[in-house]
Amino acid sequence: MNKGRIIKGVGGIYHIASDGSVYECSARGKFRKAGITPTTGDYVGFTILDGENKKGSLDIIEKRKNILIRPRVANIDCAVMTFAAASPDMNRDLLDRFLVLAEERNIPEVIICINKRELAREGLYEELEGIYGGCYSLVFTSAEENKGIDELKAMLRGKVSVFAGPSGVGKSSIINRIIPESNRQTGEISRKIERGRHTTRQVELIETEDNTYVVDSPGFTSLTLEFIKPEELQYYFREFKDYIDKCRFADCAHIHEPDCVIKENVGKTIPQERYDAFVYLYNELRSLR
Ligand SMILES: Nc1nc2c(ncn2[C@@H]2O[C@H](COP(=O)(O)OP(=O)(O)OP(=O)(O)O)[C@@H](O)[C@H]2O)c(=O)[nH]1
Ligand SMILES: [Mg+2]
Ligand SMILES: [Zn+2]
Repeated sequence: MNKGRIIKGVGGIYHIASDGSVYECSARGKFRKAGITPTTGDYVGFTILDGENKKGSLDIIEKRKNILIRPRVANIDCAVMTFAAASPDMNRDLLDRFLVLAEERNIPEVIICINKRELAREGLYEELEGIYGGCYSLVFTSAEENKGIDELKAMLRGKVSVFAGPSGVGKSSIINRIIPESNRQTGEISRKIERGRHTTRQVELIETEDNTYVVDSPGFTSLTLEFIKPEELQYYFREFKDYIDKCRFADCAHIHEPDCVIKENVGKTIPQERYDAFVYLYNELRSLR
């Protein structure tokens, strides 16, 4: 049995990278019967059936450490939450939602990437560092001017990273800077082409250097978190980590209760904006129940 990793799936054929080669493998019927879908990013065991033409069969899928559904990709090391400094203006609510999702999905590392930095208003970096810098890495890039790209590249080394964020912020443009050969479609044309075919769009691990992959994804404009229970939301705010279970009431919601250690630290170690985002999302989740 050979070991490898699925880098993409096309019409039931899985491309498996192993020892510097890529094998095209079909999946065994047992996966379909068990309701298991081989997924880009999966670590697999496979048998080589035709070494010359690099064909084989996919036999085993190893346990996943995490999985994202949109784009569908497994075993992600890092999510790069990409926004533009302007055009489109930054949507902090969407960022806060995505940060919750990343925690809920068990994605170990999150980078907040602010692209189009040459368009940033005065003071934007400092503001964002103040809100998010305590728990997240931030990087400011310009795909247009090729700035900050090397710094981002260094942060991605040795990992599988998924670029996510609204449409038009420059995700594909950044990936083109990181690896010019990838030649991603960018701009309005790409969005017009993509719009009609979201379902067939394939998710692909793009190798940028040895042992380093990135995944591009189509932009999104909203993110509902209705599958999260209101009382679980607190675990998905990294800023709260040191204080959870230390409030007077074991079931403290951190909203109106007295002697709430979270509230006591707002404006100190917990930025006011992050606490406000928590309250807003908490109330939203409550109203959905
Ligand atoms: N001013 C400026 N424009 C940029 C920059 N990076 C990308 N753009 C432009 O922004 C537009 C959108 O870029 P894309 O890379 O297609 O954006 P995307 O995030 O991949 O968008 P979707 O694929 O729709 O989700 C294009 O016209 C790019 O040329 C930048 O750093 N500065
Ligand atoms: Mg794109
Ligand atoms: Zn509390």
